[in-house]
Amino acid sequence: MTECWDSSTFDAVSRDRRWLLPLLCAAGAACGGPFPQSSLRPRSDFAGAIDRLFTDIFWWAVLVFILVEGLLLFIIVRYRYREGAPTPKPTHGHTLLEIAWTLAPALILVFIAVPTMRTIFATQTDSPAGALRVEVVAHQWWWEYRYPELGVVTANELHLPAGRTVALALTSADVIHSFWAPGLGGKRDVIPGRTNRLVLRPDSVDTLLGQCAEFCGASHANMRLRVMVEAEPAFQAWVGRQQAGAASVAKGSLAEQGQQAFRRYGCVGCHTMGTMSTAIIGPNLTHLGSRMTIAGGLFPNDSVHLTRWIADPPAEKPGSIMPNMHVPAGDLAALIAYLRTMR
Ligand code: HEC
Ligand SMILES: [Cu+2]
Repeated sequence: MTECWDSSTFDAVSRDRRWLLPLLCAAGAACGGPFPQSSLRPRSDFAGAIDRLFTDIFWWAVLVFILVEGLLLFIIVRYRYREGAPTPKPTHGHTLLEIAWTLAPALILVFIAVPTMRTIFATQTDSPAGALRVEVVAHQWWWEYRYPELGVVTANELHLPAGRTVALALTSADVIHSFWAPGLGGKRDVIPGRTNRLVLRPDSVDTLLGQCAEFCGASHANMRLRVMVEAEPAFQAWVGRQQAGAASVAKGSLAEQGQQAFRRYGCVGCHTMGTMSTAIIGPNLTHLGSRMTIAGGLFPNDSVHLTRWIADPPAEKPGSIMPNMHVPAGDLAALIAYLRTMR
């Protein structure tokens, strides 16, 4: 907190006001950002609509606050106790007043409810023509994204093109989760056996952070997500890389030993890897190297963290569905070499 002001600010503040500085700095620290998960920084039409709703409702609340507090202050002053003054006459059953204070809040609620409903319905429609369709499948504790028209499946990092409408169809493979990337807009519950929808148009190139917003078990807090909103050409380039087959491994390399270990240790039973396996218990690893993070956005995707992860997943992430497979160091190094070639 000492870096919060320099000596010139300190000198500029008169002596008797200096006690205010720590308070101001505490407020600044509490409110000074950066806020990667702020819903007050809308980055899509949906988030913008919610932001406008929020602002409108805020001003209605300000109006109510001023009216109520104003009346209260007026009455406190006007009818305060005065020596010798007569007690004010109480009013009972004033019809006009009763009607007025019933109607006014009802009207305000209508002003709030109509635009709210409109926003809710506008963003839950079926996919509009031309929208990019993405299926979001929540798992304990990671996110799977499928682009059915593009034949792309990835995890935790959702790539979207800026300026194009996307239609997310959200469902869960296990328990109830909630998809929330505040920059994109409000939360949407993700429920097994049901498909919820979210239609929105990201409007600026940015990387947005988000996370599961419905308690879903031990690693709920470790179920994070990223949304990479890219310009159309960058998005297309990403799609192209994802559509390519798995990278090939050189004969006799460490990576090739890793590929064999991948089969031997039964990793193929849970992970899709190119054409070698099609399991969907865990994330698709065909293009693992193209992701910035692993394990639900928890760790950076580098050799150190990959090694720690595969050596003992539940130690890295409480409750992890991927078990500790007790891979000895030699095989572990081979596996990492293999995974690092899967870009
Ligand atoms: C019982 C199923 C299962 C087996 C077997 C399994 N995994 Fe996993 N794996 C998972 C699940 C589930 C996750 C996601 C964990 C999470 O993020 O909470 C995961 C995550 C990963 C990740 C991180 C991927 C990402 O994008 O977040 C890597 C890498 C990985 N596993 C490699 C392996 C390797 C290598 C083996 C074999 C030694 C293996 N897994 C065996 C289920 C399994
Ligand atoms: Cu959760």
